[in-house]
Amino acid sequence: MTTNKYLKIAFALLFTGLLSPALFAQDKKDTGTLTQKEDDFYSIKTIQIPEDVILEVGGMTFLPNDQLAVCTRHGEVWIISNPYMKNGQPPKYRLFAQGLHEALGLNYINGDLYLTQRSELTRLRDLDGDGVADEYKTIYSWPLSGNYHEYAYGPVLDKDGNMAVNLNLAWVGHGESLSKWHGWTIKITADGKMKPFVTGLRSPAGFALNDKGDMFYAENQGDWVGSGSITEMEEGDFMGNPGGLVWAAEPGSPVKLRVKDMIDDSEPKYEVAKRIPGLKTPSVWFPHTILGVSTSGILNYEDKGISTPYQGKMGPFTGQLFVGDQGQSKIMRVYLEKIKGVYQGMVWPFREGFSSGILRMNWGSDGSMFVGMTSRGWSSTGGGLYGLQRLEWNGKTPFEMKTVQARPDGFEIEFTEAVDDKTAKDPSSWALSSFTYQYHHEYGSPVINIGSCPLKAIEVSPDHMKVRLVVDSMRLGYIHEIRAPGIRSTNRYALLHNYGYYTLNNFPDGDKLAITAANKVTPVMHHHDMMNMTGGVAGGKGSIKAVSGVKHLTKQPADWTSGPDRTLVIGTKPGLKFDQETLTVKAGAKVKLTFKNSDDMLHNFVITRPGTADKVGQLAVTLGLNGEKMSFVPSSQDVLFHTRLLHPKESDTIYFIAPDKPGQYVYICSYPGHYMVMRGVLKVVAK
Ligand SMILES: [Cu+2]
Repeated sequence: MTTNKYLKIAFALLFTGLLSPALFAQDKKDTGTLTQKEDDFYSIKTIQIPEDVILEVGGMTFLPNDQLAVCTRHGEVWIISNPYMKNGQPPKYRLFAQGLHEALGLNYINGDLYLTQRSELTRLRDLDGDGVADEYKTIYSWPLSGNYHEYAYGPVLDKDGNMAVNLNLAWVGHGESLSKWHGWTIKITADGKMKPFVTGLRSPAGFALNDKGDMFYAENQGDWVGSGSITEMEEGDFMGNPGGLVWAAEPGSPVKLRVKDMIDDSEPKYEVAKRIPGLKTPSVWFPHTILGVSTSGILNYEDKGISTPYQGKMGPFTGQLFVGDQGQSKIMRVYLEKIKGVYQGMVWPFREGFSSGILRMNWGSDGSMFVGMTSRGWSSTGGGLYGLQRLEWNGKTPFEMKTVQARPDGFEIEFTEAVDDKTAKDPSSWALSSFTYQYHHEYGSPVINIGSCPLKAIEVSPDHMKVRLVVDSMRLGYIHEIRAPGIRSTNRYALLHNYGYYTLNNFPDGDKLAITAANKVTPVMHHHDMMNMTGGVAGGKGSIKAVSGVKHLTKQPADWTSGPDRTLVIGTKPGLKFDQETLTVKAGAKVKLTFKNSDDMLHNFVITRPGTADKVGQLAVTLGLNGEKMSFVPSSQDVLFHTRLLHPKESDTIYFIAPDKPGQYVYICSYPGHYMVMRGVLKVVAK
């Protein structure tokens, strides 16, 4: 891994001052502009949970009588009456089933409740009508190795009446399929037969059908997965993590690829897929840390009869998908289009601010969205260990990009409200760029090959609802960032969310827009262009003599002739923890500190100035696409010393001189989503 290279580039950018949170909030300071908040349209209501119920939601489904059934990680099924808390009355909870093994999926199918436990698909029935399940029937079971990471999710009913189940890979420092069909989607037919469907899955917690009946699953960043995504699953597909390929030659497997076919050279996945037929690339990438860190449940706006008897009422987004995120407690919105037989499309932020890690969403009978949450021992922005909330739309339409469609020479953006002609035609209202990720056995990927996409022409439709952009340098297989900070509605509103990401798998056929004197624009220089120009500059901030001011010094300074005064080693524990909550050093001591990452996620170690840990953690989130290159260490005087961002099994040793001033210096992992819980205190004591 060439992390150092990225670090050097990041340092170079840091010192040229180009990377700043302002890059991601370049709204014009225009006094005539009106702004909107998510809360002006979509309100979050908390559903009460009795004190003695630990509702770590693993699965949710509505029953026909408008009761909500919830299964939990702890193996219980609760049936909740009046989850809407109508007339100010609290909901009623009834324990329907218990003693199950980590139930992470629940569905009401053909009059019965089905759920997945760790090792089987189970049907629950209440035969004597006392409101409690008395028959737990195994429909199909699969082997387990005992590895903690062998989660199972589902069932989802496909359009042919089969029940699909997703099986997670085990984690042994990397993803591996230690027992049969882990890393696969398997389908159970109505007569109980099992058919392997696709493999290459890593951590497929969410899957659902779209309004066409095609099945999509949500993937999380990890080994062989550069960033989160949703991807259509078609029989025989290989999604990218080779773990599950060990079963590809088993009877009944529709997957033609074998482990020996894999290519591990860090090229973009789209490029590798040209050489490995059967390797599927994402329908829509979710850029890591910007649109989530752990993509989870998928909810189809027209979900009727699929995972709930009801449909959504969430604004003018017919045909679209809502996708949850566990680590960032928020929901994204996805517009899909199918071009030349392959799905692609755009993802935007939709609503943030939920109370815990989002795993499941369902529509209630009133069209509100029920959001089931667990932080699963990991942290989430919401902070709560678990929760149940409901998102309600008040009927007012926010000013948003409603759809983005690819064109042979650019994009066509449809808005929910009429756009102001002058701002739409001003090229400085827009900023387009593209980038992708590496496909390799490493965990995650830096953002690579960032390029700008200058505008060549802009045309506004006669009704002002659409804007056609002619765009230079669009690239197949790339994620296209579309920012529209300068766009205003005819009512002077700025967009509620002024950016999103379009994954381009194919160009559609059709006519290109004729560029005329009326629609032609003069290209504007954006930050991204400048980043490209400085991208090749190597940073000169390696190990230097003076320790003062250097925050990441990886060689022992030459003048430490008798070595460090203090040697510290700190590691990780599962569940987003450092293995030591306090470290103690004397003021002014020469310190050698080694941080070892033995966890299955990415972490860093950042020592902050007293009282600034939260501020530093929040700043790290705003680094956006540049975060990984910067090891998620913000350029701030509140950061005293830090390691680089460590992948699983990596370590980094740093040298620093402890502050002269005794006090409590909080250290955090500033990787987005971690700082709230992954922290400790460096106690600096008087000499
Ligand atoms: Cu971390």
